[in-house]
Amino acid sequence: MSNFKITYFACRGRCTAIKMILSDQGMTWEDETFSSLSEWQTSETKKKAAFGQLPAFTDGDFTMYQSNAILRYLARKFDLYGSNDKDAALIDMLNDGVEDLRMKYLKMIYTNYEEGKADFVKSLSVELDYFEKLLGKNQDGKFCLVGKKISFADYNLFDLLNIIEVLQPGTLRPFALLFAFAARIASRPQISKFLGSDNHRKLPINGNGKQ
Ligand code: 6SG
Repeated sequence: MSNFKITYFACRGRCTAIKMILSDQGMTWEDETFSSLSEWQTSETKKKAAFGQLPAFTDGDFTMYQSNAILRYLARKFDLYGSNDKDAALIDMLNDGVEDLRMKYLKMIYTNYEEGKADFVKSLSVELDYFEKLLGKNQDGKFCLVGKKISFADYNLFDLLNIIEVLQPGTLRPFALLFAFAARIASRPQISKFLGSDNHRKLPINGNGKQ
């Protein structure tokens, strides 16, 4: 029995990669969900939160915040952070690249969906090509982003690719290596099980219903 808990809103948001890592490790977790913004805004949880935000991640008596820091915590715990300092640095670099693109996506989704979606989708031919080339540098792009072991950046990129494919189906097609990478991760037994689970399927991608 694990003592993990994820506290978040009723959407997938920034928690999918966290949940995929836990699932792939055969771990379970408890979800604590704030379903309404007013419930959250007046809660003790918000008062206690390091930056007044979610997600929060709890491991026993330890609670932490910031989704990318949570990914790194799990990466250290489950050996998903490369095999040496240079690999770890490259994994950090790739994950920061995922975060930059995720922030552009979120800004569009939450503040400029109707007017901004087309330009964002257009920008993806350049944005995704960076990842295609970086992936191609490691073992001809046939395995994972860095080294010979899957890392937290792989799960985080996989999540971003999935939400991009929902935003604009077919976007990944021209990127042969990314397309095959996404299929490879999706076919890992525990990932495939998680993606088919109610925990994932029943939640909207974003908190405002846009996708
Ligand atoms: C919202 O933003 O994304 N937490 C949210 N909101 C409630 O009271 N750096 C941390 C992390 O990685 C970010 C946490 C995150 O963990 S998640 C929270 O707690 C509160 O603040 C859903 C999400 N929303 C994106 C968003 C819309 C408006 C503010 C944040 C993107 C950034 C700025 C504009 C669009 Fe935006």
